[in-house]
Amino acid sequence: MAYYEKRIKRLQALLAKLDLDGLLVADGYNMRYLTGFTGGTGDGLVIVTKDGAALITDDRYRGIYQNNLPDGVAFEVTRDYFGQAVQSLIKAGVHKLGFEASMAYRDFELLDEILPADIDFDAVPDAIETLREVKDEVEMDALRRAAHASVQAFNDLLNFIKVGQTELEVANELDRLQKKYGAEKPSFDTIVASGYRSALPHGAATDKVIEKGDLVTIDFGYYVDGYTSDVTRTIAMGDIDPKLEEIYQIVLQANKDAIAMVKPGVSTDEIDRVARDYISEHGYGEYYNHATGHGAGLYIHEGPVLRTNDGEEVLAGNLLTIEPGIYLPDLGGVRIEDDVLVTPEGHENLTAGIDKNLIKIEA
Ligand SMILES: [Mn+2]
Repeated sequence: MAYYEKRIKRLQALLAKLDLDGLLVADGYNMRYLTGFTGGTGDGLVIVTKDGAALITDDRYRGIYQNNLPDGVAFEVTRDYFGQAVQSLIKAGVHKLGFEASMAYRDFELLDEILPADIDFDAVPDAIETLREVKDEVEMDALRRAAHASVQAFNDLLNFIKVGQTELEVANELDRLQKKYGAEKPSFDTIVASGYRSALPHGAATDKVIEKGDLVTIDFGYYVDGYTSDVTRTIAMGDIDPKLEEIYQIVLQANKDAIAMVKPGVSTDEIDRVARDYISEHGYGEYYNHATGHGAGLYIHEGPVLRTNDGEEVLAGNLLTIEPGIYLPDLGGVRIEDDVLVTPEGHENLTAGIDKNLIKIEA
């Protein structure tokens, strides 16, 4: 539990820097990060003040959390989450309150109505989200296990996938295998995009039949202890168009070059540039139309984002996806994505256990 207390302390230090006496937390992922509460957005609130914190939720959660919260986190049971929060904030002497910019507008209106006039309140974008970009040991351990479940599942899937199956059949089997290896649930609908559909960067699986000569892009992420993996591999169903072979090798090199850059102190846009320049130099820049990667953790897309002209210093403890791609309309596409943990010395590729050389499934 000590890690929750450390996270709350880091947040309190940040609030002091922002000249705030308290923060009202409504986002389910952020509530979980601070207290371990897994109820989700809409099932409670967390308040953090200068020297305290509380979880406010209803009777459904009493049995789970009453005696099972981090030290210093009070447990307050009511259906009137916001009314209780305001009472507790008054009691704690809060005069400058922050709330998350992601809070629902109807909740904002309610807060505006019931907060006393002597409490100033304003949206604080990304306070907890910024803390979440740097993972602690417990989070790193969960991320490693999530990646491991995905790696094992995908390696098994290679013995299953055949020409003639539908994309959905393959997605369902991959989902089943990840659960077999200890994963809990997907963080997004598993993408299996075959043939011309592989040119769609986010082509969720359909009933399209996988055919000989198809490239198949498989992008999947599963939770273990609340932390997600996010992996993509592209495989070939037998021999493929030489153009597709060519773009595979280019994306593979871009992926490797970008991963080689990952270490503390480098800028996120430098990592993006290495992958993007390599793809552009080989004539496919206009077919690479998304960021090179993003953070992941409690949520599938977190900061920092590896995007051109949007530089942020990479820190030890960041989990970065590295996922360059090339997508040729009507022909096919390739994306190769790894989960890379930034360590004090450099990085650790959590998904290195899946071969990245072009795998051909013979029909
Ligand atoms: Mn991703």
